[in-house]
Amino acid sequence: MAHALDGELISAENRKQRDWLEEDYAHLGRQLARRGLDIGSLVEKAAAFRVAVPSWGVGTGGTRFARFPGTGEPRNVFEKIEDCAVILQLARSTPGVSLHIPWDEPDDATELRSFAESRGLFFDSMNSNTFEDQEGQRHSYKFGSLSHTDAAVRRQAVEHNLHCLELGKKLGARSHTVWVGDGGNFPGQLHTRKALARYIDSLREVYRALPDGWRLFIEHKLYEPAFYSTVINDWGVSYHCVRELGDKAFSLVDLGHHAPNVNIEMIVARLIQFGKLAGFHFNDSKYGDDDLDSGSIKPFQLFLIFNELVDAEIEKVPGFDPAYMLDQSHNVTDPIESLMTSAAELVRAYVQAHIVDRAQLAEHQERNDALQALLCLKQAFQTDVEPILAMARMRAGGAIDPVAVYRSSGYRQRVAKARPAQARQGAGIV
Ligand code: RM4
Ligand code: MN
Ligand code: MN
Repeated sequence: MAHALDGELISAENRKQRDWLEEDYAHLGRQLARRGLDIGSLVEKAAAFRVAVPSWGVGTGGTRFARFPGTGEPRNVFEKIEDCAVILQLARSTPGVSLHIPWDEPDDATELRSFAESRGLFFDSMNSNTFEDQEGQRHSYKFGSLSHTDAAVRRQAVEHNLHCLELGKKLGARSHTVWVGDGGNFPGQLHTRKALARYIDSLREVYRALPDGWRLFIEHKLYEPAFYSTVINDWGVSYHCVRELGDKAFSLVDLGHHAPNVNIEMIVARLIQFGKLAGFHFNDSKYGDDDLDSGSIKPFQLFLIFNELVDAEIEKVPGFDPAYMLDQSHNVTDPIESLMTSAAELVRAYVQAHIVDRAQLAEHQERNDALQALLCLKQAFQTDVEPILAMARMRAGGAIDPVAVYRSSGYRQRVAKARPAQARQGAGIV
């Protein structure tokens, strides 16, 4: 298997850590048993958790100012898949890969599909790109795409999305995600209502062409690249659109696409309640769409989001089937390390949310005992579940400590030789 890590290396590294893991695991097991929880079933939950990796996440991102390419960056979609295979091998929760078209346009879809499948990977959501112009493109997206004033530009954007569906079908994908950069930099630039009406009209055509069994996800974002207004600015607008479109359309929540301090877990709960939660683009942020690593800035928020998700899972809310994906841009870290770490942060929040004593929480809520309700959540959030995560990875053949194994494997140094630096490739931060 090209560039995949030696399984013996993983076992050797795991052997070094096994003793402390067994010890911590046994201790945590006793602690959880006192609270009426079975650690074995939490390990099973951790092992079953899945989050897709974005193909563009394995390259180095940039800012509006500069991009500093990392060594051994993948130069094409096949090399991106090789990197995704390493992440899967060590972290074990990431068999899905999301593609961005045309960045990842393959010459031969069948070849790409078998390349991925032979590495245990499958294609998750397709993502269309109508926020930048491609070489040789007839019409420019400078002033918008699906909502553009000119019908010819809208047509071109629709066609691009239809192409993504066709390609996705060949690749075995099951959903299509649309984020548009459409918006205005100046008050008065766009007719607010007309722009939205044009967007919905365009998207109806994409919706009608959805292959059987597929879902359509749309992503809102309050600003950037447009700095005054965007056409799909918040979850309310997104919710309206997916209602207009039909049963197979859902609202996707990218954590970085909200104003600072917005209560995202509330948005998540509402979308679940209204049967319209598509899923997530996970990342973290301090100010805007920073695309920082999941859980790096606001781990409690991440936990509270998972608290809503797990509550819906346990209650078996009809139609609840969220799609999870990471959407991060790595400027100062090795993307493979960041993606493995972020995937683990999600599993952590997921497992912690399963530790919440929901019967007790319900009682506190009934009695309006605000303090005890908070303490109940905090008890779960403050439980160090690392032994559960590590045990789940180890039992599945992954690494107890993915970053340590990755570093000792010399993978990056090896691919650096095979992949000489290029001037510019893939995405910067958008
Ligand atoms: C956008 C949005 C999209 C992603 C692009 C690269 O801000 O998050 O999901 O495809 O960035
Ligand atoms: Mn996103
Ligand atoms: Mn984004």
